[in-house]
Amino acid sequence: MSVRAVLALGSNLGERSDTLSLAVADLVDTPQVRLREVSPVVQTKPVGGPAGQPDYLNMVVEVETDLAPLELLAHCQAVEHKHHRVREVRWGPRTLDIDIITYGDLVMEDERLTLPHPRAAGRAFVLQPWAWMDPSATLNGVPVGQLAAAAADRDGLEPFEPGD
Ligand code: PH2
Ligand code: MG
Ligand code: MG
Repeated sequence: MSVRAVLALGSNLGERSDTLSLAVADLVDTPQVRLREVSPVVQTKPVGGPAGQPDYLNMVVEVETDLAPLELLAHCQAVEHKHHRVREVRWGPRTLDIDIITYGDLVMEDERLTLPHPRAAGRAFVLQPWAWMDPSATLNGVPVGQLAAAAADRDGLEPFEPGD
């Protein structure tokens, strides 16, 4: 049985744009994870974490997967690891962060993984690229474009053009 999952990617250290492209390629470099949709890349102001950290590039993708939720999490963490992600300060700067936002309609609470992602509904850096990728998407029954418009970090977001 395959399921559609939405993954959010973020990078605010190193060659951010290249890292995101390579990470998407790595995520789908297995027959068990297939790329369905890719959002535009946005540049965003850091939300939370230590002051003075660099701006992020963020994007979301939709994949179709045969992996179970915790298998998909382990797969995402392996890709983070490959891109030299080290676990440091919570919400601190990182070369690559990959979060599972939704896994079909699954609702789960586990110490390793909460679905849908517990903070996604308030984060324009996830919601806005998602709404551009899939204007019909909803989260907890609400259109993601509507959630994006109401998110506090809405004004810190701009489209990213490669070469910027
Ligand atoms: N990720 C966080 C915390 N803050 N801010 C932006 N703009 N983009 C992110 O991806 C991000 C963040 C925790 O993962
Ligand atoms: Mg995150
Ligand atoms: Mg994460």
